[in-house]
Amino acid sequence: MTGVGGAVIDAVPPAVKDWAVAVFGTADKLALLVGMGLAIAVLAALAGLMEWRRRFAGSAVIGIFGVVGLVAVLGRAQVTGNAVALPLLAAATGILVLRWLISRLRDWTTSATAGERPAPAAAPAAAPIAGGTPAPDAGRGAGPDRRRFLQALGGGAVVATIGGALAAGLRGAAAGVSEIRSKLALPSAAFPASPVPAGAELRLDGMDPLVTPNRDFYRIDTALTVPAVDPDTWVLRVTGMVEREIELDFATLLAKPMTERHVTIACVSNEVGGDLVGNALWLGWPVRELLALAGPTGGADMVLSRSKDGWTAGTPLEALTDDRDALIAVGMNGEPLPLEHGFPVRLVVPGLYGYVSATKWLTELKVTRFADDVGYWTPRGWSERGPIKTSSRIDVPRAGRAVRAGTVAFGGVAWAQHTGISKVELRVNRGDWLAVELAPGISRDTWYQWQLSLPLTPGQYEIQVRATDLNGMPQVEERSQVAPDGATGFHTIRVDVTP
Ligand SMILES: Nc1nc2c(c(=O)[nH]1)N[C@H]1C(S)=C(S)[C@@H](COP(=O)(O)O)O[C@H]1N2
Ligand SMILES: [Mo]
Repeated sequence: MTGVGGAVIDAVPPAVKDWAVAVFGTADKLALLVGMGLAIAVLAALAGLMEWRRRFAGSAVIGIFGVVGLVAVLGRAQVTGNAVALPLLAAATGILVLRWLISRLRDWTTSATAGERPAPAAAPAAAPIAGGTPAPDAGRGAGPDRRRFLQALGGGAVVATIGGALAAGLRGAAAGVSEIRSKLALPSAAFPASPVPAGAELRLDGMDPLVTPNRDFYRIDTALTVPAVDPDTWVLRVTGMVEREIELDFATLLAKPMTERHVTIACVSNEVGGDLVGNALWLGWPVRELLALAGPTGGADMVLSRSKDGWTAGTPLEALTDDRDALIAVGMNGEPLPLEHGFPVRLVVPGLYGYVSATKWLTELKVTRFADDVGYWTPRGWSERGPIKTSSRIDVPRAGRAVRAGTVAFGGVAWAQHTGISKVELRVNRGDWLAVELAPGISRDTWYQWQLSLPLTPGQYEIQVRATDLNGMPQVEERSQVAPDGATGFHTIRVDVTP
């Protein structure tokens, strides 16, 4: 299934993807959905043609895809009842609609041909191919119809069995890995995270927590089924422009002195004001330690990290070797990485968007050069380099929500990874910028919370926020799309203040 998804993504021309990104704002999954939509349209046309020529042939095709969908759903780590019912329902509906359309079409063509030709000549010619032709000779159609129906049913059963076995295999692998994960005990950190400063978390109603719980953490990847990676057989290979190639297994990795750090990671597809950003406590071994053992050779300037499912990211070598503590991470908020977030091992690099750094289900680090290699998204319309842009967001009150006149509490987050935030300001109806209360950040690599209370009389207001980093650089005001290297512009909300 991952293969199908990958093939679909690869089949989407960059122009279509840019269009999808411009229209929908998010990358991978939506581009995939657009691609799937096109594929489904082609398939539907094909099914229609087949059904026209041979009764139930098109229906069988739709049925097969229903089962494929079911396999994909069952392959996910978490399966919900809805998700199981959906592909089956979709297939059933598709078949019914197809049958109905075909019968309408036949009615239409038979009445059309009946007008052109003398009726006696048309009937024998149409009978052998058009099993679905209603009159003129209903008795003759029943035999072949029943046989074809039974054939289709038999074919469907075979496909369902194969699909079921596949799904069971995928489920079994995911369940097995889940089981291993739940029994895994992570080592404690040799270098624990600096404690969260007092007051870093503002207790404002409706604010997201300062540290994002795993279950609420955004998820972005091209994987249709979560790769099931058994830590017992997992190895990380360091290859390419190195003095010594290295193979690191999981037990060896866990025995290394672990570093724990809060890092806010973000997706390049995050819209202004969007939620494809999250802050977690990561546990891992610094990539620079491993790279130091391998010894990158002169001229190398990039590390191409590869996932179990073949996805790649191209990260500047420097970001992995400097003091920012880029991690080969095994822990997220005190537990092993959730399967969706890269179990057993992923990369976390402060300051860079996920698509150029945060490889999940990590299997290889190839030391190379930007001139020689590219990460997965670069030839697909995204920049080679992806430093996270300084951003800020209003979370309270929620956009478009009515609030009571009086003292209105505003709050949100701001981030400028690896530089840090120096100030956040708010303005009402494009008036003067007002300084807000900025909570102390956990570190330069995490987001900061902010709040401000304003006395507001009834009416409609436009509220904007902007952040300035610790180098004094303000957030970019000019609006830009997420492609090719991240959105810019001030988060702007409308608030209705009622009496
Ligand atoms: N294997 C793999 N790793 C991946 C991706 C992917 O598609 N495949 N997507 C990247 C992108 S674009 C982002 S933003 C982050 C998201 O990490 P999360 O899902 O844990 O939030 O993962 C990165 N790592
Ligand atoms: Mo991303």
